[in-house]
Amino acid sequence: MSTTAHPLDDPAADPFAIAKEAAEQLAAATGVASHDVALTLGSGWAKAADLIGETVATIPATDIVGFSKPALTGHVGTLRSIRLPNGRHALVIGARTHYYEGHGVRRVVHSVRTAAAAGAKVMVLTNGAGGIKDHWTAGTPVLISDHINLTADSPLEGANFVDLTDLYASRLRDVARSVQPDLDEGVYVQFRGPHYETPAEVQMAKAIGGHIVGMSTALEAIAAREAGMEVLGFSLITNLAAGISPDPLDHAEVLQAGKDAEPVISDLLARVVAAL
Ligand code: 8IG
Repeated sequence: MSTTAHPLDDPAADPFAIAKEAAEQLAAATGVASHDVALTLGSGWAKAADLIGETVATIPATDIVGFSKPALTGHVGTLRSIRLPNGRHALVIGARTHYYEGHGVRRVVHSVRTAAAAGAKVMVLTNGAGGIKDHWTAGTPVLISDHINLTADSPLEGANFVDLTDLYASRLRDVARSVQPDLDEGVYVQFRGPHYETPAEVQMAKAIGGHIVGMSTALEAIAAREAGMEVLGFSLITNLAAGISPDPLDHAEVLQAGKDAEPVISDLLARVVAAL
């Protein structure tokens, strides 16, 4: 079996230098010198970028240095450059590396660092997640107001004390609510996964102030803040978290809820990005 060395796996490598190189490759491959906003599409959100503007270029993420092969089919491994109606450029990242893949946090946040190096000042992070508020139904998009990072890891290396106050910028949440006033919000709890939580763990997440459970986003948000970007986070609640609903989780129903939500969240994302 042959293994391919990954540049971010070399402890001596500088992840920011690799992100800069990735941004240069991206500019060359897309013909777009700089991007203004970046969006990471989580599960359920893959179609959501279709409405935001005109696709200028679509490239396989693995053409760009530092990006990893997608672990899951259905996780689209592409990077897309989209020209927005307001003339700005959005980088759409359909290639998320999850912490549970076990490749380390540098690989998890490489796309965010590349987006920052490509010029993006706003990072929109989306995911599919479990809901703890029992009035949420499958297919509800919610704003992330804050997070609790239960991975016991950080993308920051060394004594780098980055302030995370207002990490999910209230300014951007206000923009989102200006286009959809009834958007609810909640605190996102990132677990390591890939197993889902036990009902007891969901009760713990609730007791410590969480409303949404998932396996991504928090580490990426920290890296985005470190890079000086403003962060906007959305969760698509595709299921109630374990034990919150009396009914066991039905995977087909979860997938169907995500599908049904597609037109709604596409429209939401398009209107929010236009208003940023
Ligand atoms: I979709 O209930 C989705 N992703 N941790 N828990 C966690 N991640 C999720 C869940 C969930 N649903």
